[in-house]
Amino acid sequence: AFDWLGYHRLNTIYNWLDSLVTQHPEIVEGNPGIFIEGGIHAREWISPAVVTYILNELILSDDSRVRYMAESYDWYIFPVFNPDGYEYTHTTNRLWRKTRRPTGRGCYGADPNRNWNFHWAEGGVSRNPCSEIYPGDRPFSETETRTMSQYIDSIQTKIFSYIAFHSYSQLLLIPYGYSNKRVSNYDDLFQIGNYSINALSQRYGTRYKVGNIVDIIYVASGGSMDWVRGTYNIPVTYTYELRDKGRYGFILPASQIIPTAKETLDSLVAMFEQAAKRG
Ligand code: 0X9
Ligand code: ZN
Repeated sequence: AFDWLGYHRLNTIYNWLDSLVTQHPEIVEGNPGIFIEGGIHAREWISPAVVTYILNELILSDDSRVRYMAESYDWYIFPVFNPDGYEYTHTTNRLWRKTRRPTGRGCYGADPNRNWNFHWAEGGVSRNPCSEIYPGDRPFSETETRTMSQYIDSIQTKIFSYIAFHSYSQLLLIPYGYSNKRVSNYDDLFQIGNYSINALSQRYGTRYKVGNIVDIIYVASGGSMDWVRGTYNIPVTYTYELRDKGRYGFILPASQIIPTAKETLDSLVAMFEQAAKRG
């Protein structure tokens, strides 16, 4: 059976997703859409773990605020954006980040969060194919980003929010990553974000910071959130950097999955309540 007491292999996650479809075949459509991206970086195991937990709660929770959120929106949830990389971190190299396609130049993979076709390779990348931040030899060179971008394009009129989950650092990031240019609704996103991280802190006291990517971390062009925001002007776009702040880093103990997931769900409930209030 599936649980949140440990980190799971890809097939275990896929089998669980298939079983959800069998057990809950009812489809509700026509609400504003929220897109959830997990696991674009292979080694950030807390991301798929939190995203699957949230998916499960959206289906099964009987908390009234979670139920209201679950039923007010159409959810597009992808727990493992980088499946080959994720498996590779289980079998071979726990700290692998990128995809696994041979570059033809001795090293494998591109950074799937540098490979999207919006201000591609303008900053925060390395043209060395062995680098962790290699953006690929062209935008959407990777199957994972190309196919997801096509899928997102097909539903873009339905979604008003795109949330990406990474680790680690305990940050809630606002676009853009390619330059210090701020999005037009930055002030709204900053206020909603602060409301959201305040809700996150209530359960266990976990502290997050909110801000523009370039201001609070570094320049990083070709990210998925930049592409979604820059191409379709999706208004509510955030990237979470989940627990912790470096004590365990990417090797976050499995005992922290459920607490991390619970506080993150608290923050999402607050985020979408606040976003709805502000129209
Ligand atoms: O560098 C990244 O891709 C993310 N940090 S991580 O340590 N998880 O690799 C930050 C991504 C911020 N988003 C964009 N640049 N669009
Ligand atoms: Zn990441």
